[in-house]
Amino acid sequence: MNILSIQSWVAYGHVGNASAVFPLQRLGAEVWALNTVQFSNHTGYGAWRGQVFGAELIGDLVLGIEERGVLGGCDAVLSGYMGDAAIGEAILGALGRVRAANAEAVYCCDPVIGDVGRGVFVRPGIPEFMRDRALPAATIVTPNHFELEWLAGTTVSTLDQAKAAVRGLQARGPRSVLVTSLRVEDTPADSIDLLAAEGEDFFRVRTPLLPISVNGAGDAIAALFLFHRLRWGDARVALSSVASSIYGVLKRTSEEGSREILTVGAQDEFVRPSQIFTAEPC
Ligand code: PXL
Repeated sequence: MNILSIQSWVAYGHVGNASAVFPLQRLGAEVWALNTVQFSNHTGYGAWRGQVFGAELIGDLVLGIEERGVLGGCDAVLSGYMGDAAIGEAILGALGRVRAANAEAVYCCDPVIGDVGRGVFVRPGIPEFMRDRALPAATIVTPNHFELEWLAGTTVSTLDQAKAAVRGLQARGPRSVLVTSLRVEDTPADSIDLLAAEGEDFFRVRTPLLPISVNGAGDAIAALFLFHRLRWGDARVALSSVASSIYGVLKRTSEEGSREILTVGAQDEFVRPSQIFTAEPC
C-alpha cells in the first residue's frame, strides 16, 4: 500500500506527519510524506518556531514523483493540517495528478480546523476551504466533534443529530465519515465515542475517556482508519482496529504522564492492541 501523506511536520513530538507516518510504516505501508510546514513543536504549546512552506513546493514534489513514473501506484492521498488555504489548493492539485494516474485513488481528508475547548486554531480561509473545496473531493473525511459541527453548520448533542450532520457531509461528497472525539447525550461521562458512516451504515465504538490532553491523536486516527479501511475494505472492522490501537497508545501515554503521544514507545499497539474494542451498528 502506498499512501501520499500531505501534512505538517514537527521536529519535537507527534502531530501531523510526525503522528501519522510511523504508525503507517509500522503496519507495512509505504508513505510518501510531503510536509506542509516544519515547526519545532505543535501549536498547542502556544509558542513554536519554523516555517509554513509555499504551496508551490507541494506541486513541485508531486511533479518529481510523477517524473519517476510511479504516481499510478499511489493508493491514497491523506491530508491534514494545511498551514494556509493556498496549500489546500496545491493538495487538490496533487490529488488531481494522482487520480489522473490512478482513477481508483482514495482521498482521505482530515479537516483540521479546531477542537472543542480550543475553538478554531487554523488560519482564516482554511475552514471554508475544507467545507467548500476539500469535502466534495474526499472519499473519506474524519472530523472531530467540533469540526463536524462546523462543517455541517449545526450543533450536535445527540446521536441522531450526529447522524444527520454526517448525512449532510456525505451528501456533499465523501462516502465514508469518521467522527472522532464524539460526546453526545448518551455517551457516559467516563467515555468517548468514535462514529463511522459508510454509505448507509453507521457504526459506533466507545472507549474509556483518559485523563490526558495531547495533540495529534486525530492525525493518527485518520491515518489508521484510512489504512485499515483500505486493507479490510470494511468500515466496521477498520473502526474497531483504530479504536483498539489508539486507546492502547493513549493509555500508555497517560500512564507515563507524557504531553506527547507515545507513537514510538507504544508502537506494538498499532499491530497488536492490548485490548480490543468492537464497533457496533447503530
Ligand atoms: O493535530 C493537529 C495539528 C497538526 N499539525 C500541527 C498542529 C496541530 C495541532 O495542534 O499544531 C502543526
